Amino acid sequence: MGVLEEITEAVVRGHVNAQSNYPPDLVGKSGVSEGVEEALRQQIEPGKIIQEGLIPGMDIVGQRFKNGEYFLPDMLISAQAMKAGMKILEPLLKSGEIKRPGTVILGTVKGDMHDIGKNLVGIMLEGGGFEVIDLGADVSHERFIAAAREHPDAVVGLSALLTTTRENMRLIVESLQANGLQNKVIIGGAAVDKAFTKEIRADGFTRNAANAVPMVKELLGIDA
Ligand code: B1M
Repeated sequence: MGVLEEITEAVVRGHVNAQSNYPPDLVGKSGVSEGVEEALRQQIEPGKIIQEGLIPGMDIVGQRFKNGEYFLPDMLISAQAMKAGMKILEPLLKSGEIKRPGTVILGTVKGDMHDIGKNLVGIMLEGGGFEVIDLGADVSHERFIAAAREHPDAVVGLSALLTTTRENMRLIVESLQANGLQNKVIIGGAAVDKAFTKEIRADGFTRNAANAVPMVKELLGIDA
């Protein structure tokens, strides 16, 4: 197995590094961090490590989650492993060595403090190579509009878990239009569904975090 396949496998198994005690059968063995360090030693480009090592791992995880073979904790553990790899590569990305496929402005709408699902979506999107501008929870429509103005090509991702706060999604979609901003909007969270998405004229809805990545890719016209 080459080092990139080893990285993929470590992401799928959620094995961060040799010191981590999960999964038990891999304790003491190389994880994502050591794999990424080794790949860099072998002069493999950071972009290639992400595209051919880390991301395929999260693709498999997303697929297994969809098929019901993996559950939320499995996905979170793999996402943490993925993040450990990204942390090593991040300084190289920031120096412009690789181009990210796109940007997503993410937040839970005003009045809503629920951020676990939103954070999971952010981790998955970062795992998919996207730049994520996480505005946090309880975010006003004005803050979303300001971020959208600053990043006109970004997809705006809105989360809401309360039936009372989901109305703020409508306000954000309307405000984007009123301000002449063309950003695509995806929504998610327990308070919303496809019918509501259509009603407020958002561009996409996903029931779970794993589907956010293919949805954003589709909206940006990136081959899945
Ligand atoms: Co509250 N809460 N909560 N809560 N809470 C719910 C949502 C509720 C359904 C519980 C219930 O009554 N059965 C209910 C809402 C009822 C309704 O409006 N229909 C409720 C309520 C009423 C409240 C309070 C009003 C309670 C009170 O104070 N009286 C209060 C409101 C506070 C506020 O926001 N202003 C409140 C507070 C809280 C806590 C602070 C205690 C805590 C939140 C902690 C935190 O997030 N930091 C909390 C929690 C934990 C929950 C439940 C139990 C779990 C939510 C969660 O994290 N799920 C929830 C009941 C439930 O959903 N079973 C409940 C796990 C998470 C991974 O799932 O967020 O759905 P979820 O995200 C999924 C998908 O929805 C999707 O991907 C994720 C992963 O697959 N997704 C997206 C989410 N966002 C997405 C965005 C996307 C795409 C996909 O694109 C951008």
